[in-house]
Order: sequence, then C-alpha cells, then structure tokens
Amino acid sequence: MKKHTFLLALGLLMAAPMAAQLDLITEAPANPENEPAPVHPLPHPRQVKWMQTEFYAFFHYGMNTYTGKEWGNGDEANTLYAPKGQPNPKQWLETAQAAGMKGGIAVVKHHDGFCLWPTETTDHSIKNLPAPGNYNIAKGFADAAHDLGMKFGFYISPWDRNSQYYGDGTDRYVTNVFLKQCQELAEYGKGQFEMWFDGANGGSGYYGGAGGSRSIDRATYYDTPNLRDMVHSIHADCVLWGVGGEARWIGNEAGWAGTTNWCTDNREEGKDQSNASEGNENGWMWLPGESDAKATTGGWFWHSGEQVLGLNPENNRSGLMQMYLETVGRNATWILNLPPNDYGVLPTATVNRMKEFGQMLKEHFGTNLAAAEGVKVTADNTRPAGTTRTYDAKNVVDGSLDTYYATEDGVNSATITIELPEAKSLRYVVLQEHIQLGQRVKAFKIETSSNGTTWTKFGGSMPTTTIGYKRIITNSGNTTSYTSRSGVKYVRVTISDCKSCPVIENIALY
Ligand code: FUL
Repeated sequence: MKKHTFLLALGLLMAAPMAAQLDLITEAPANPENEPAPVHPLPHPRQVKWMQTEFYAFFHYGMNTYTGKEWGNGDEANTLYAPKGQPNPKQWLETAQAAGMKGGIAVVKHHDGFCLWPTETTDHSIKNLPAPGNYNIAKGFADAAHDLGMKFGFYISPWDRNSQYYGDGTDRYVTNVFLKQCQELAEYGKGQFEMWFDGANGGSGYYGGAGGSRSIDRATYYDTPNLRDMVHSIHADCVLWGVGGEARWIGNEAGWAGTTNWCTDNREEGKDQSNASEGNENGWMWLPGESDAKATTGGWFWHSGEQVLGLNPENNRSGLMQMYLETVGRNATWILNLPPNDYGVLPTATVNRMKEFGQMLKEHFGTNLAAAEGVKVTADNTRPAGTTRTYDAKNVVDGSLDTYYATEDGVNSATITIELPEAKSLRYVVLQEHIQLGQRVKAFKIETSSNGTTWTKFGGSMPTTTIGYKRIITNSGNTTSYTSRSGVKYVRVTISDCKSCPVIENIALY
C-alpha cells in the first residue's frame, strides 16, 4: 500500500468513533427559555442581593468616641469607654432609614481591640463595665434592625492592637480570637448582609503589654477560606468585604466611583486591586465596588464641633446628592458614615440632615415616568421568547428585577425607545443591566425628543461607558446641579458596544 493510501485508510478508520464523540460535544444544551448565554465571571446570588442594598449606613462608635482618637493603641483602660446615656442603636438605624438607606453596619471592634459586646474571647470589652457602659451594642443593633426591617452587619477589625497574640508567629489570634469573634457576631440573628474587614493591619500597638510592632501577611494570616465558610454556613447571604474578598474598596473615602466601573476585577487574595475606582473590564472575578464615605467633616469617629455635610456641595466639600450620584449612580454601593456621639446617639444635626436627604431622594427619584400607564417601549431587535420568558423591550419598564430585554445572539447593539403618553420634564435616566448574566455593556448613549423625529443628546458630556447593576445619567451632565429638560416625550437608549447581546433589566425616568 502506498503511504498516502495507508494514511487515508487509517483516517477513515478513526473518523467513525471521533464523529460519535464530536456529536456528543457539539450537542447544544437544552435552553427552552432561549436565555442569553452568561458572560463570565458572574456574581454569586449573595452579591446580587448585596448590590440591591445600594445605600446603607456605617456607624463608627466605641473606645475612640471617648478618647478623641481615630486609631486607639489598644492600651486604653476599659473604663475609659463611658457612655453618658444608654446608647441607642435603634435611633441610629431609624435615622438611616429616614435617609432612604436599606441597612447599616456597626463598628463593634476597631483596631484598638475593644469589643462592644460581651465576648468570650477577651476581657477587653464592655462585659464588666457598670451600666450603661455594659449595654450590648451588637445585640441592640441586631434587634433594632429586625424591628425596623433593615439589613445589618458588623465591622470587626482584623487588626487588634490589644491582643498579645496578634501577629505573634502562631495562629492563636486568628483561631482563638478573631474567628471566634466573627462567629459570635454572626450568631446575632438573621439579616446580616455584610461583614466588614478593614485592610489596615500590622504596625505598632500595645499587644498585651509587649508593645513593639507586628507584621502579618494579609493574604494568608486571617484564614479567609475558613472565615468565609463559617460565616456563609450561618448567613448564606452575607458578603465578606475587604479582607473577606467578596467586594472591593472603591479606592477613596470621598464617595465616588469611576464613570467607567466594572464589577469584575483581578485581585489576588489579600491584595489591593490595581484600579479600584474602575474595576477591570477583563477581570477574572466578580468583585463589585463599595464606596465608604463620611457624612461629617471630622474623622470616622465622632469629634465635638464637627459638621454634617450639606445636600449640595459647599465649601469645597461634596454634597450628599453628589456622592449618591457618583456611587450608587455609578455601579457601586455607598456606605455613609454617621458617627454616634458620647451619649451613644446620633446628634440632632445628623438626624435632621438625614431626614432632609431622604426627602430630597424621594423628590428626585419618587416618580418613575416610565412606569406610568400608557408608556410604549420598542426596540430595533428582540430576542425570540422562550416557553415562559419573553425578552420584549417593555420588560425594561415593568418594575421587575427578574424580567429583562435582550437581543438575538450575535446582535451586540440595540436601540430601545420609550414613548411617554405626554411630554414631561426629565432630570435623570436610570439604567440597569441584569447582572446575573454578567456585566456586558461597554458604551451607550441617551437621546430625547419631543416629536420622535429630532433627537437631542441627554447627559451633556458625562461619559457613558459601563452600566452594570445601576447607572444614573443626569440631564446636567454633571453630579452637582440637578436641572431638568422639559418637553421630553421620547427617550432613546442606544447600546453601541457590548461584550455579547445586551441584557437590560430596567430603564427608569425621573
Ligand atoms: C479604615 C480604618 O483604618 C478607619 O479607621 C475606618 O474604620 C475606615 C472605614 O477604614 O481603613
């Protein structure tokens, strides 16, 4: 047999079994709903719920409230913590609720190691103090959150400048102190949506009297895999922030995220990300941004004489609405710090400002024009329906977080047009992707029209790249003035660049 004839025969012999194998591999998975394929990486369901929390409070209260410090050394006598009245976490959360927040996180242990609940792990706590100092903040906070129907969580500093075991070359601190403290706190009831683990660690401290400086490797020291397993076995929906690795710091403490902001990133365990405010378009993991910011002019803890930020920018300081638009409006969550004073309550000025801000949010975002009776929505391409699901353009105005609009496979752009029953004034356009299928949009634009024929760009020069969980575009094109455009009867959203077919969950008009 000639060489090439032999090879042909061999090829034919092998082709039969290979074809059978290929058949198996190329068989399309059943997709009776015709759902678009996800674009990886995807969020865990707990991360989706966490993003839906959007805006929540931070309460820095503890030993530092009484020493005037921002970082205690860990050698403070327990009795220095001396509330002038019974602390009132319910008042903290009521204030947050009045501002439109859905939850709050209480600092119950800062870097000084003093614990605001009667822990078994250390004597450096409220346990043996006279009343009202022995009031259990963790319990009071959890109970108040349950009463008010709010989500809650705790900030537990991994760095402990009081503990003799911290960074002593053994695992005693992590196993016998830190993980146990987290477990004790996780057991304070349902509704915990986030545990906050600050990245500050190592350095000088009291360390049980030894003093000196201790350093640890944040990537390995805190036993994060076991920490995550333990917390998730108690609260499946609790996101571990920071050291816990399920959400990222936005890279500043001033209340802003990038106008381009991906929920995807490339962070390695224990390391800070390279581009915190924008994430990374091709990141390998889902690591959404959280923006932590102060509502007051002092530090994170209360200091007498400090002021509360205004609703609008003033004295070179950002206003609260600006921060909202630059965080929640840019695909990040916003945790706003409200420091309780030495009575363990929020000062009246803070309470009043938060009520005003809640009112302002209601005025600006109270009535969705796109949800009105008689609104028509069309699109230039629509994905065929599945057995029970449709992907029609009208899904973007039905108020449901489960339905969405999508195009056919291979169509990575779309134009969605909303027609209002009558012309209205328009201040904001709010867009949301169905992030359960990944963050996909890379560029879009918004236009409005009074007649459906001539179109004018909406949003000034505000960059319109990513959407993600939520994006808010203002008429003014900036985040410091809140003007409206009158005579808007049509709004057209064009997605011009997308990683795959666009999947749009919601479009709201205010
Ligand atoms: C920082 C901490 O060091 C501050 O004291 C504060 O708790 C802030 C929220 O995080 O990294």
